[in-house]
Amino acid sequence: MSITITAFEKSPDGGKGLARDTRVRWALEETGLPYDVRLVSFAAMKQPEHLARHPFGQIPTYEEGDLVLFETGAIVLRIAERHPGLLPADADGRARAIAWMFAAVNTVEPPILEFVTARLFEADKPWAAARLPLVADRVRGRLKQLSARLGKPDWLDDAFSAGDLMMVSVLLRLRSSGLLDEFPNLAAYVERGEARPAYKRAFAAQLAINAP
Ligand SMILES: N[C@@H](CCC(=O)N[C@@H](CS)C(=O)NCC(=O)O)C(=O)O
Repeated sequence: MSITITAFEKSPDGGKGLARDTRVRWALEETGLPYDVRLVSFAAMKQPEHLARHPFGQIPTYEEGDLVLFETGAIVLRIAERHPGLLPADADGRARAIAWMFAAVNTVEPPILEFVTARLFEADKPWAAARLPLVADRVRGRLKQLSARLGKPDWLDDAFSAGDLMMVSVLLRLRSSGLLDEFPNLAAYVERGEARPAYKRAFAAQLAINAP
């Protein structure tokens, strides 16, 4: 069954891998699945044709036969459940990996997005200087907890899983802020993710489209 995903025609990050198609590409690369990419402009994302795939007019989407999915957590889970390489074989290990996927998008990503919004998109607002330290501390709080839980091991729960793929993808957004470097084991964890050949292929594929 052929797979098609959507991605920005021109990503605002200029190919730094922060657009969320990168995590889907990474999952596809980890599992060795070929895929096609349909590039969409910001205007096209808000048109009925794309809204039929993604009710919120965003990327990425995922098409596989009659199945059309949105939300990167759901897409990566679909890939991971059907192809070896991203979820442990035992049921309890799978459940734990899925818990980490939810933690990435539901517990760790929201304060990071608040911080990024305050830092990059609201920097000119009169209240920006007062708000930024507050949201930065909220991120630090989460990173401190995650750092304590990760400890020294390479991955969150034994072997690399879709939980790590999602968590690393979420943490990557912090790199330019320097916040990640306050937690050396998390910075090293992200680097391990980026060093995976599948990540490198995914990154290169999105860069080929977005390089300035
Ligand atoms: N929770 C969604 C978020 C999707 C999302 O925010 N996509 C961004 C690109 S990374 C987007 O399409 N932004 C343009 C817009 O919202 O208009 C997911 O994980 O798939």
